[in-house]
Amino acid sequence: MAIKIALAGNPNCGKTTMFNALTGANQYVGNWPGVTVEKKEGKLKGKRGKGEDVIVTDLPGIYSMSPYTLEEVVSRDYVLKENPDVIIDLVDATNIERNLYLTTQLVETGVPVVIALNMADLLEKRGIKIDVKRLSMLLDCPIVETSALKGEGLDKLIDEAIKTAKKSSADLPKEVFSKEMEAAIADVKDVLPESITEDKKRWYAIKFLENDEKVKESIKLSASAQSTVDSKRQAIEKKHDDDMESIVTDERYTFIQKIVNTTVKKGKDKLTVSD
Ligand code: BGO
Repeated sequence: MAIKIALAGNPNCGKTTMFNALTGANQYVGNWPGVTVEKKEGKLKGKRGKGEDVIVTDLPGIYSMSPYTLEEVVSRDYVLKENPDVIIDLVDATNIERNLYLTTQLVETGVPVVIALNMADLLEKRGIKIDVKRLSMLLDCPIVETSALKGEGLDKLIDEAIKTAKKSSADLPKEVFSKEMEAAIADVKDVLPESITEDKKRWYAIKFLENDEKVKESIKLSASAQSTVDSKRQAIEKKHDDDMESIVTDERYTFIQKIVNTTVKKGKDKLTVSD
């Protein structure tokens, strides 16, 4: 069976350039079912993939996996329901903080993620240094530096994506939130129905805590499970005097800031922690 790779990333991270470099003329362009968002799929071209049958699906460029735009809904439905074998998450290396916000959400979906640290060719010129090994360790994801524009790093990226796709089980997503939030996620995971597979429970627990309407429509919780979710949400919202979505967003950025501080050096910045 063909290996299914989904390409995800923020707008302007170089996804179209990467998709074209990987698939060349072997592309089919259509629309995602029921919406006027363009869908592009293609077969991996040339010797990359070493004879494996690989289908690359280009997801719409998005900043978040929230349910507010068609592009976000298309992307999350694909990732959660079509079971790609691996996600290649394109991160614009020159804009890493903003791009990692989506990364923190992709790794929760239960689909293994490989990060393509794209635009790597611009780093030296911009005076940015990234400790890729450490970043990979902190995110628990393989990272390959790429330049989609120059075609650099793509062989290594595909090797890593195929290797990750063939792993028998995905690594459990990392805990990125505060202790109280992680405790609430654990409690909500415990009351989710068995129809949600273990690898996707973290994603659904967070979405139920956020009161995500689309998720609530697609999965009906029992009254007691819903009451657990509501009480956990209300306790945290009351403590922070804020709504859950904003609290979750803030905690994601706190996590990102922490890891970026120790792995990315811009200009004369010093890393706060060194190996
Ligand atoms: C223009 N390195 C560099 N340096 N640039 C890259 C890389 C890379 O690795 N990858 C992509 N780009 P899209 P989305 C442009 O179009 O693939 C560039 O939205 C220009 N155009 O060439 O479209 C790529 O699909 C005039 O740049 O991104 C493109 O994710 C002047 O990043 C841009 C300068 O890539 C976005 C750039 C008329």
